[in-house]
Amino acid sequence: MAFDGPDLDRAAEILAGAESLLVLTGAGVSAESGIPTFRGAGGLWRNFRAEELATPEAFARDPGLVWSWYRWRRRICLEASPNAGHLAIAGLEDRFPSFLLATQNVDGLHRRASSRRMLELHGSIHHSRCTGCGTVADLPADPGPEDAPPPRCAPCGGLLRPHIVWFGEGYHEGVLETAFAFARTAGAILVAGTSAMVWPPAAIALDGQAHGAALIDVNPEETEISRAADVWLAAPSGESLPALLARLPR
Ligand code: BV8
Ligand code: ZN
Repeated sequence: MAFDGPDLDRAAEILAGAESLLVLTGAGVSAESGIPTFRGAGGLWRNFRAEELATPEAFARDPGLVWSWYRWRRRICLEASPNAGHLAIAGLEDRFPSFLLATQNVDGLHRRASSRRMLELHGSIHHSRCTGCGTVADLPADPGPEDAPPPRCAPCGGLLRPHIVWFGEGYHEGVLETAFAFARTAGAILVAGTSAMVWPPAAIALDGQAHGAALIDVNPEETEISRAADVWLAAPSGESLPALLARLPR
């Protein structure tokens, strides 16, 4: 289905009639900011795939390699800017008294686009957590040389890790519960830029739809969510989300 014309109008109608909106995003909304997605062509680093490095096993085996990958990614995130899709989502937040953005992304671009009522389901590439005392802290503004040794906790000397949810790990306390609870009361759910390959996040939108929410998916490619959606906008989020926002009554 094309993204302009009747589909866009139907999506705007759904949003205009909804009291509360949940937005769920994935790496695709940051693609137009130049950040490689997980499964797109750019998802490789030194011939490793994300799934091989974003795991506790990889970190236990070689924390230095995992830190090099995250420093490389973090530099890309810091040099990137939010795109029109991020800005449109921040614009949608202002239109809904009841709103939540649940992002799977760790790049920090939604926050830099002024999204406020949001959950980072998988944590943030800009935060570290001590494997010793559990302290969560901001990482320094400059990621530093890619191959520097893994950082250590000043107070306890423990090895720091990215404060990110890796494959095979559980979610940070209360994060999933909050997202599912909001989805079950939402009037509309707007999904953008996710392949819906990773569970449980992919289930949030489908569960919300099962509880009565109208579901819109924004993705140039077909996914399990676009197949279930009431409206599928098959176009880049940087184009379709601003067009959608522009169609909402002021
Ligand atoms: C858990 C942080 C249990 C890391 C991430 C077998 C079957 C099903 C599930 C499993 C299984 N085996 C294991 C599992 C569970 C596993 C999982 O789902 N694995 C997958 C790979 C099969 N899940 C987990 O392990 C999760 N934990 O289940 O816990 C548990 C409970 C208690 C105690 C112990 C354990 C944790 C998963 C979290 C992993 N961390 N990110 C980091 O960033 O470094 S996941 C990572 O991939 C992302 O955060 C995101 O969540 C996920 C999917 O990526 P997407 O964001 O969707 O990006 P992708 O590249 O895939 O797709 C991009 C899309 O954008 C494409 O569709 C493309 O068409 C579109 N696009 C491109 N350009 C644009 C666009 N769209 C719009 N506009 C554009 N311009
Ligand atoms: Zn510590």
